[in-house]
Amino acid sequence: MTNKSEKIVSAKYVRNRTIGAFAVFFLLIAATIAGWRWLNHQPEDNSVPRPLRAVLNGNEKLFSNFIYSPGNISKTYPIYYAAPKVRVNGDDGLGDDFDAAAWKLQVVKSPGDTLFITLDEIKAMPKTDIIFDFKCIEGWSQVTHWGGVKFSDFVKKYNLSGQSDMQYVGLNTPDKKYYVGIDTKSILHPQTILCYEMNGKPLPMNQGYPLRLIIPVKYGIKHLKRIGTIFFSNSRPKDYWYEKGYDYYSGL
Ligand SMILES: Nc1nc2c(c(=O)[nH]1)N[C@H]1C(S)=C(S)[C@@H](COP(=O)(O)O)O[C@H]1N2
Ligand SMILES: [Mo]
Repeated sequence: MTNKSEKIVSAKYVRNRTIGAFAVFFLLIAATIAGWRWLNHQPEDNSVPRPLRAVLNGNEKLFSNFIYSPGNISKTYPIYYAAPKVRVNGDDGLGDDFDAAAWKLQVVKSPGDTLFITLDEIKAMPKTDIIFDFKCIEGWSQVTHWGGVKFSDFVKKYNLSGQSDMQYVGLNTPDKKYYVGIDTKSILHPQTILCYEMNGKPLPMNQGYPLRLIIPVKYGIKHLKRIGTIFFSNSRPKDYWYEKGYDYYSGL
């Protein structure tokens, strides 16, 4: 019995095919090395080679315009899942010189028109609790319990609907040493809160007393601790980790 598709080939044919296969193999390696070199010689955009930054920005457009929905709710957990000892990560903008007694939240409505809001005024609004899996880009996550005021309720209460038509919200610590920019859609998500409690108690100093952002649709880098100022803008506000090369959107 002979296989009909079986072909008799010469030793020369086998040799030529072998040489051809190796040539392609080495060409691909050379192309990879050349491509890598090219990429690393491109000008940088916020600490990332421009072509890679373009991919991140393209992903942001895709996610914010087609995949994001206020109906996409992050998974929440029963209270007994919440860690009693919450990890502390990052203390930029949390200097000791902070005067807690004098703190007021500043909301810039327009240049020269700033609201000053006390913690008691914020606490007087309806409270929302959330227990979710807090995720840091460093690779850890922890189920934690937070309480505060929905950002969307805050916008209604302080008549910020004109401002929240703008594309971005910027937040800074009082000393301006840590700062984030967030797309307005994500900050108006029903699980985003201006947070003043952790595990049912006032926020500890190193976790952002008196007020921090909790935004479950984003990685930890965007959950700014100790909010000093909030403002609105149609261009991207500056962002601490973006400048160091991370994704601006940082969505989950
Ligand atoms: N002011 C300020 N906020 C910050 C940071 C920081 O360094 N300074 N680090 C961020 C990062 S990277 C993470 S993961 C979370 C950590 O919050 P936690 O300390 O409550 O766990 O805070 C975010 N908010
Ligand atoms: Mo983080």
